[in-house]
Amino acid sequence: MYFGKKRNNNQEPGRVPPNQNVTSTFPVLHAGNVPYYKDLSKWNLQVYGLVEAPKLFTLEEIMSLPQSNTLNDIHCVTGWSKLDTNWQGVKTKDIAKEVQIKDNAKFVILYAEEGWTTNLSIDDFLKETSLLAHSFANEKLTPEHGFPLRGVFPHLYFWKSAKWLRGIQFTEQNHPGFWERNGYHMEGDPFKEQRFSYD
Ligand SMILES: Nc1nc2c(c(=O)[nH]1)N[C@H]1C(S)=C(S)[C@@H](COP(=O)(O)O)O[C@H]1N2
Ligand SMILES: [Mo]
Repeated sequence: MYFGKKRNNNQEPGRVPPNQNVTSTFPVLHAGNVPYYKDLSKWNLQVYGLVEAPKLFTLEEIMSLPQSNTLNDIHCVTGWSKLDTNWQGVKTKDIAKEVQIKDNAKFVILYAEEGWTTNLSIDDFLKETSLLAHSFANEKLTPEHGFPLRGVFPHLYFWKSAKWLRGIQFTEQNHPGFWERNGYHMEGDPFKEQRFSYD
């Protein structure tokens, strides 16, 4: 398995956020059920809201956009971190080019299957490391890890990285998502330990 330039050194000062433990496994974590798609012909990704050109992408269209390969550490709010995770997909910047985000868009709502949502700022969404991933370590995502498409926002706690992504809405106001309505932080920076909104 190809992992790119492995920096296998979790002793690197400041690499692992406070109160996180590095794991070499790949835990599966979510609320609700794993969708097992039999037929992707009806799958689409709706990108809409404060954009000039709202668009419904098929998976084929996603695959035909410029492809990127990222290597980043991920941090789950429950306390595990995984180093050097290698994802393939389309940068959020390249999705943004397709729909042309309006100036008054300040926040993003990500919609997953079963109505699960999460929210982040436009800057977090458009960060250079932010990806819509269809593959992990050059293998297409397993159903449990988000097949056929998930967000990967490695600079935020991993709950922001919506699996089974179906919609991206650009908004002016910040609308709390599923965990955010249940007390989790609106931003979720692991290095600032932004776990809960009352912190
Ligand atoms: N659709 C959806 N995406 C989700 C979640 C969820 O409940 N539903 N949980 C989040 C949380 S809390 C984590 S830690 C990661 C886990 O991703 P993994 O199962 O691939 O490790 O998915 C995130 N994405
Ligand atoms: Mo999580």
